[in-house]
Amino acid sequence: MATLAQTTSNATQYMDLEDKYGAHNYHPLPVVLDRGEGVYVWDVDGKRYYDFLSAYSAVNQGHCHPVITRALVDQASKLALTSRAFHNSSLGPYEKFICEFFGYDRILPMNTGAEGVETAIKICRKWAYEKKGVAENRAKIIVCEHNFHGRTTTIVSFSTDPDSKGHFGPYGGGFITIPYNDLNALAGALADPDVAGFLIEPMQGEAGVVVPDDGYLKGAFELCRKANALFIADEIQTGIARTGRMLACDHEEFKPDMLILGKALSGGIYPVSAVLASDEVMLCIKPGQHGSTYGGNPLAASVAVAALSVVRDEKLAENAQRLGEVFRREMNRIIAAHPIVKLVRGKGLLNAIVINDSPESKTAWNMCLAFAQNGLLAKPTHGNIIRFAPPLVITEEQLMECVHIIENTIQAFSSHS
Ligand code: IF1
Repeated sequence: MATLAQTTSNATQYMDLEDKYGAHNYHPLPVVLDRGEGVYVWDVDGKRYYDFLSAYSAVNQGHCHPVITRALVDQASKLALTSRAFHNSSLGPYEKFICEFFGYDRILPMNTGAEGVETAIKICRKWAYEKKGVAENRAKIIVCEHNFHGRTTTIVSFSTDPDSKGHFGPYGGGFITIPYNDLNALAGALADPDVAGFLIEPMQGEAGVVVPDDGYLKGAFELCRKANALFIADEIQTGIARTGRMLACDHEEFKPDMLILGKALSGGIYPVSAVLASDEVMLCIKPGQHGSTYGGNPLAASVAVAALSVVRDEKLAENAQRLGEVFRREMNRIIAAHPIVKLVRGKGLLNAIVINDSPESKTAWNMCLAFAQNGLLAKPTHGNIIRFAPPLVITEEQLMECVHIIENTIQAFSSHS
């Protein structure tokens, strides 16, 4: 298989260093990126690509957005980290801003997505013991099959993916797994009075961009309310305009009891995550019961305000909604002519195509190598699914250029396979 590595000169040395000195916990495409701006990234040989992964939706605002970069540089030159042992002049304004932005009483700031999920789990359990009256150590949280919420020991304990979970035991308990997109299963699980909450991705990312039926999320939210359990939305990947609304839950017009954000909360400039909730829920946590050295630091606070402002000011949700429809229409047109692609699915600019081949085949991987050769970066998931998630600042003209790259590449695959 001819890889990009063999055709480029500078890339190999960098890949060799990672191969020799890095843990082998990733299997990246053989592309070595060096620079990014908006929807584009450049490799070490100066070749330009459209980024159709956006760092798994962290870079919704586009690479190195000038407003966010400026906020980072200004704040970094002034004050970066104080710890929460003292107040800082960026945190309070950020907390007010984000609570008003999403309509919540309070925020608990963390850094990575997985930490946000861990935080939500802890708050949910505490709420169950102190408000709902669940007996000590009995609280359970319902999760879905094929979930992806991060890679900490607690989170992998309730993963159903053998790679994420295998040989990382002993596993933590207190989770009930049900099928995704199944309200009857949820109603059954909620009958257990020890259930504290339901943790869910509004669209499953890692599972291959799985969109639940219309009405499922709202229905699940209502079932949770009846059972006095917290609906916890992991919008780390789907949030911040990616699916065509500010939050994916906004499509069904309800507000989760707890909202977890990460990734694009910083526009890819810095790790920033957050849990948002009501007074009743959030005030279960008292001083000393949770925190993080970097959580809520001035740099993160300033970057997050800038990142959210860009999304609002540049109307990125509207752009994602509109161009998502264009993209799926174009993909369906291509699929009609090329049965090598089975289907396209998604919402807003979080979409995936399913290749008409087994997950064990190399077709999707090879197609991504060919996309890269043709100037577009995307990554396969589950063997035969390719996710397409460009930065939300993409224009229709750029999107159509990408459609043509995708079409020409698929065309070449169809004719020689
Ligand atoms: C990797 C997937 C995407 C997430 C949701 C929490 C986290 C993630 C819904 C944890 C992270 C990432 C991590 C990334 C691959 C990626 C991913 F394919 F694995 F599932 F985006 F689709 N909740 N998702 O999607 O956030 O701690 O990483 O900040 O390399 O593992 P994190």
